[in-house]
Amino acid sequence: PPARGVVQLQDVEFTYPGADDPVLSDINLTARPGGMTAIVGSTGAGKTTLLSLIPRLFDVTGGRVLLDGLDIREYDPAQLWERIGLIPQKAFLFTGTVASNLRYGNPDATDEELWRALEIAQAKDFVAEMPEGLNAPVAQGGSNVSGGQRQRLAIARALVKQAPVYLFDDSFSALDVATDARLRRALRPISAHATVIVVAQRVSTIVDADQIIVLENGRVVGTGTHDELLAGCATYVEIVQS
Ligand code: M5T
Ligand code: MG
Repeated sequence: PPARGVVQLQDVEFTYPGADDPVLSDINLTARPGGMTAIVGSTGAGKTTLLSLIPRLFDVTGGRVLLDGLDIREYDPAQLWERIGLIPQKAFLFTGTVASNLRYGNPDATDEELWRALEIAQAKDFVAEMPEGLNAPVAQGGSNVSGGQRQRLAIARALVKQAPVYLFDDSFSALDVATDARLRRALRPISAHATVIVVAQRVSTIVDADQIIVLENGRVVGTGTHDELLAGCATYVEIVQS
């Protein structure tokens, strides 16, 4: 069957290797294509950990994660990775060129596809301004680009994969508010057919998410729309007001 991108976490528990206590417990959620799921919660709540379980950077220690109805442990790891575009909280670039960084994950992408991804990621202008364009060198650790540019290139790299599932871990925090807003608008056509899960610091940017999951100390303390959570989730109200 074709990849659709339905992600389900069922009774998920996770304890880091060597640790005593779980950092996630009783996590249940479903994220569907054609919508955006946002995850909010204070620092250390477990947001990054939760995302890392979906491409199997770590395996759950209880419960299960399903992709399109199949336990992710049943997938070939490469097949799973092909279906998930992860934009980590700390974007990283490889030493090479802009193009080699973007083609990681989809070596066959055409230049046109790269430019399209750069356009959505709000990275087209600064790449076009580099004399070498797509062939501009990326220095070790991406040290010749700014933090915000690095983040946008990492977003473009994920988009080049054309995955059915995208996981954005706080990927907009290094961007100014205007670029953040433009990027989110540009991503709308993608979330119209893909499953998009975003971890957000700025609650203002996820008020129109289809569902918002509120995490506190590794547990889900609220699930709903912005209005539903404002009316019924004290933790969410606190986050909004902070
Ligand atoms: C959740 C602990 C961390 C915290 C909890 C990544 C990582 C985290 N932890 C480890 O013990 N080992 C690790 O490798 O797990 O942490 P998180 O998932 O990083 O939380 P967050 O993403 O919600 O926080 P933040 O600051 O990114 O908003 O107890 O010590
Ligand atoms: Mg985090």
